Amino acid sequence: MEQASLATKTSGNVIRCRAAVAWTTNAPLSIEEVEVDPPKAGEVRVKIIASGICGTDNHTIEGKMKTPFPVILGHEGAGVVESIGPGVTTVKPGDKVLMFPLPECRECFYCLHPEGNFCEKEDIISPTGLMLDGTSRFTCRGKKIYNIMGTSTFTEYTVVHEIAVVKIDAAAPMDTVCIMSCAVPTGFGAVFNTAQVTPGSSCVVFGLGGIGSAIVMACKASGACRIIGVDINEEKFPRARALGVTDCLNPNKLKKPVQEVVKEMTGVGVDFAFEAIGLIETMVAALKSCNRSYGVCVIMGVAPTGSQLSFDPLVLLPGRTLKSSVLGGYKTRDDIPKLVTDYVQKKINIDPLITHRLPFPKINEGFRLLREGKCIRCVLSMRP
Ligand code: CXF
Ligand code: ZN
Repeated sequence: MEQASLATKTSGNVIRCRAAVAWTTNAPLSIEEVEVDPPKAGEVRVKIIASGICGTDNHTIEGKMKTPFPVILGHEGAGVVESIGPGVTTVKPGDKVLMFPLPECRECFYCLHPEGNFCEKEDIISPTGLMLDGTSRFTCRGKKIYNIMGTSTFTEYTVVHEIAVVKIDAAAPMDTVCIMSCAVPTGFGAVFNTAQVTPGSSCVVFGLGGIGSAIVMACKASGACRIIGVDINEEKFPRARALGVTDCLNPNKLKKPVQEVVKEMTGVGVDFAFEAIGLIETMVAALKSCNRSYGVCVIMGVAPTGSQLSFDPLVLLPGRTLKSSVLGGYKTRDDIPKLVTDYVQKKINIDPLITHRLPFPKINEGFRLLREGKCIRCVLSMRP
């Protein structure tokens, strides 16, 4: 009832609400009052309930991912539809939804191909920070504010394209399933879809944050018998072991390159290697950690804009495969609601990935926890 009356009160009007604005790089986010315009054709305005803080948000704050500023970050959100623009048919006010940093238009070449998910309507590779019509829905202090990957969840209300939002199971706990907008599909899909980890196999995971931890859980669920976790922050090791990591390595404490240690531990190198940090150095180390004949390396960390990945092609010649995936290769609107329902029905568990919860105004504390490696995922509650 409350949501229905809210939709009538606010639909068609500008909403003034709180949002965390990143005015420049390398500065704390500022909680501001912003104006959120009503949704235009094909758009949906969502009242955000909960949002996870992802490493990619931090990369953006640190200037490693080039995107226009000032910006409202956040791309891991769950909320309730407040109002819809003309022509929207797949969601309605009051629906519980997830929104994604990768849309699924269901019309482009990649959406129509059974193997593709990198929708041509994405705003990831050359970000404009704007809606598809080239305009913004946010203003603050009279200034235009950009969005991030068409999403922006560090706000009480946002506007997203219908093609980036999906209705989910009404029984889903929003403050948990919000991480199914990024960390969970990115990690699970890298393992189940991209690498296709096999029972009895050996794996190495570089980076034991949110995505790396989801990878560890999925490797374990796939029956991997050895899962080596690599991180320079040893505080992450106990949680990683609890999720399924069998051996922990801190590259800063090793006398030789980490890939050589992985090779010694496994004889020939692992079957599957995953990079979930976003550093060139760890991407190359992950590639060299997998066995040279049929090892598969999946990178999903986002490296700084403009950086170059380079290695001797002889590394690949014996047969290694280097792959990548975004959102784990899942078609976001088609596939992710089923993951949510699997969670609701207790077929999968994602609870251990959420180690911290904070009210939205404490967002900078959440980023501090992330930078210091104290959390796996910290989820912000927009509605106390
Ligand atoms: C990001 C970066 C690539 C596009 C989707 C979102 N992945 C994880 O944060
Ligand atoms: Zn993310």
